[in-house]
Amino acid sequence: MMLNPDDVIQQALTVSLADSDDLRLRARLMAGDIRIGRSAFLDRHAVESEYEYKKQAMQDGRIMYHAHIGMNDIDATAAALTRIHAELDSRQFQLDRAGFALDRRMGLPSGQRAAAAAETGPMLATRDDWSALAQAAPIQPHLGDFMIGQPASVANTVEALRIGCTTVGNLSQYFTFEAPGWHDTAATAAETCQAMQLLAEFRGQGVMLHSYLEDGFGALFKSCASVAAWAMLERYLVEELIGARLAHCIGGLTRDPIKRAGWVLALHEIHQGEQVGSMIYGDTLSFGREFEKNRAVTAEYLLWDILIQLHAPCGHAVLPLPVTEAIRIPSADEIIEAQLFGRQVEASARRLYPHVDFTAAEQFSATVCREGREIFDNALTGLSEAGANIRDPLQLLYLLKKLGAQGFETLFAGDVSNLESPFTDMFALSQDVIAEHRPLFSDAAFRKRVKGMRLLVASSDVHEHAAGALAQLLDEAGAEVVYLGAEQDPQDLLAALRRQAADALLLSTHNGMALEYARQLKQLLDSEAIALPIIMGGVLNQKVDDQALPVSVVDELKSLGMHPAAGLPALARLLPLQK
Ligand code: B12
Repeated sequence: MMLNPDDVIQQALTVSLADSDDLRLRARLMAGDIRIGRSAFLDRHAVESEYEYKKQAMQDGRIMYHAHIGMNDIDATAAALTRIHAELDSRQFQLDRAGFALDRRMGLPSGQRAAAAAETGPMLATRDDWSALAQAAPIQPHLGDFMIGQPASVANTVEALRIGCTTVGNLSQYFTFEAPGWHDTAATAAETCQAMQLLAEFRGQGVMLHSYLEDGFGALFKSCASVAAWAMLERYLVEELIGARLAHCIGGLTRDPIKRAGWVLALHEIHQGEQVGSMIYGDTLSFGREFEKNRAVTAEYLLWDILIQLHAPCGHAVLPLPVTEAIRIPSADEIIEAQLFGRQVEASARRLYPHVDFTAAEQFSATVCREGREIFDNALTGLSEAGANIRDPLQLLYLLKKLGAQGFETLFAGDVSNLESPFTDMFALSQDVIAEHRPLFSDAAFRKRVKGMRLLVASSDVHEHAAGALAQLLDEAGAEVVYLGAEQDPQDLLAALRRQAADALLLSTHNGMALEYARQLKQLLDSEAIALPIIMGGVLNQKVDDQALPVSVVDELKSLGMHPAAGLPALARLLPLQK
């Protein structure tokens, strides 16, 4: 149940935070000791920063390419970079930038990383590990996962600048991503604020702050107008209050090509024509297990991503997604195949461009910006009237995170079904999942079986749409649902089960930590003799040593006494389970 947003704001205003001006002063002093390094890419292209390179590419009408890479360890990741570069170079192509999907533990202060469950992506333990990201190949490093927005924002940002990474993120992750076992939001807000202030000190050297809107509240808002308002709020906070250059990213949760092209035009307007974007994320939502279909998905979204960059160059690199997007982290060969496929789509786009009509995309952009502006104005006025200092970036960071996406949309957007702007594709997808499974969950026999059962529903990481759908369907079926939400650590689940007994725990997990997480949870529950059926679903794989990619752990989970469920129908068959 959502807390009253006004009360949330008043409560948050009572929390004492660090002084933003003091944080800035210390960031300025820190900047004096930092020299931005030279990545192999910056040397190869003889540029001072990725910003300078992007401006040149925009002028030349060149399409830039991005790949997201996150093998299990740094050696496998560096080897993948070298291999991808060699393969593309042998065909006179190049990969302009690579985003590193680091292990989520990298967001924690270095001394606290070992205690948490291993997840997908590499850990960077030494300076050589960091340098390998920039020296393994002349591909510009993009660091936008578990960097800015996390408890170790400043230390990780310093390492990124030191290796020559000049686009560092990810502000949106601050609002939704939690570091495992860490609950000190005020400290994370101060770290995030200071890391952005540090980037502001290097604005003149082309350093940019990256923010992928759909990693944050953009994945939880119902309306595209709210996403536009949020982009305006991030620009206000970063560009006007802090003075850093903000590069927005969107697209991973946007299936509709018109919306994808429309968002590029909208970001152009939101940034008053100054936008130099980081990248446009591929449509990760439409991927399934059929690779042929996935290739067709890439062909469609990439065609429009390239067409709009030809039409309104905005500096965003495009991302041809590998066919395994819905299953696991991709291999180097899958990334190479996708990149080569992308170049063929570019050739088609350049042929088609003279014949393409962008009116629908322009209309989408005009609508979301118009309605977004109203919501943005409501937000600043509303927060100011509630007693917030809207010129204080740290207070805004803290308040907005506490308010949450639902609270923000309820307070400042009102009933979004009255808006002209469409629903986001992520919200539409979650509604489709609920509608698709409602017949099964409203079946009389099923309702009889779950009536009165107390069921705890939670997600171990940021992925909350499946858990949310599950909670709603079970609530409608007459079960007593206790919805704990996203980013629940094993300790959080133990605390919840100490507070109230339950007939079963329904756990959604996606980040390649299923087995280690389940082991930690079982150990904690056994230590307090708490026994209940645990049903797990989502992406049930695990990062293991000596393997470049996470492996399925369904059998291991069964041997641990867990009940892996492939999907919602499987759950409907499983319940009720004996304790
Ligand atoms: C949406 C999404 C996101 C969104 C999440 C938005 C949100 N707030 O929920 C964003 C962009 C924020 C995100 C972030 C990340 N993501 Co993500 N994400 C996805 C994506 C595209 C769709 C997942 C989704 O929501 N589907 C819609 C819901 C309704 O369905 P579902 O989750 O698939 O669940 C279905 C079943 O699995 C089942 N089910 C799920 N849970 C449960 C639980 C029970 C009890 C039962 C019975 C059934 C069940 O029922 C559901 C309905 O059929 C998938 C790829 C894909 N196409 O599947 C990647 C994916 C899951 N993400 C992935 C990763 C790695 C991440 C990041 C770590 C990346 C990064 N480095 O930043 C971060 C997570 C950071 C963190 N703090 O946890 C990987 C996982 C890789 C792996 N394990 O091998 C995937 C597979 C993409 C990839 N190939 O890299 N992600």
